[in-house]
Amino acid sequence: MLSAEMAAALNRHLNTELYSAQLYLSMSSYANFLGLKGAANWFMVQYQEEMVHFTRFYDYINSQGEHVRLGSLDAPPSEFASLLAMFQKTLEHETYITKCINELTELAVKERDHATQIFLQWFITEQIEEEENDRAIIGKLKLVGDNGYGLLMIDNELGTRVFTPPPATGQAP
Ligand code: OFO
Repeated sequence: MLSAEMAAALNRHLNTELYSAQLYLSMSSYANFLGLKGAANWFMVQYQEEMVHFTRFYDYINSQGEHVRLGSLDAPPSEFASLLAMFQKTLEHETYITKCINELTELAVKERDHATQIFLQWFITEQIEEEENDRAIIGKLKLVGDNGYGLLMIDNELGTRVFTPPPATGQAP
């Protein structure tokens, strides 16, 4: 059972995960528009991962005898200055998501809501990986700068990313 405050906080974050999905869908389309098929694939996989995050919150809220409250979302940006700018925006957004997850966890600790603390643990680990991946890609993009060949090499690498559905909520990672 969730407190009213925790239910509201989880619902707010569920909507933020949906925004994350839209942001990466928009980036995927723009990368495709630039002819960067590998980056388009990378962001499409990211979109799929965000929908998993959204669904985890959806399932958890329902499992606690609550129901979700979907809100209206701001439109994500639809144009970006460069591939580097897209990944910088991605890292900035993921850093924000990490902060949100930390705040949710702090609320769960304050309320002694152990079930929600356990639920959020998966996201704490996930955010470490997300930020680390983004930093690695930003590093490579800065290294190649305007070199077209280098950019194509990175785009090819981004094209190898495959969506792997994570285990369902409640299963070991
Ligand atoms: Fe990108 O981790 Fe969810 O939002």
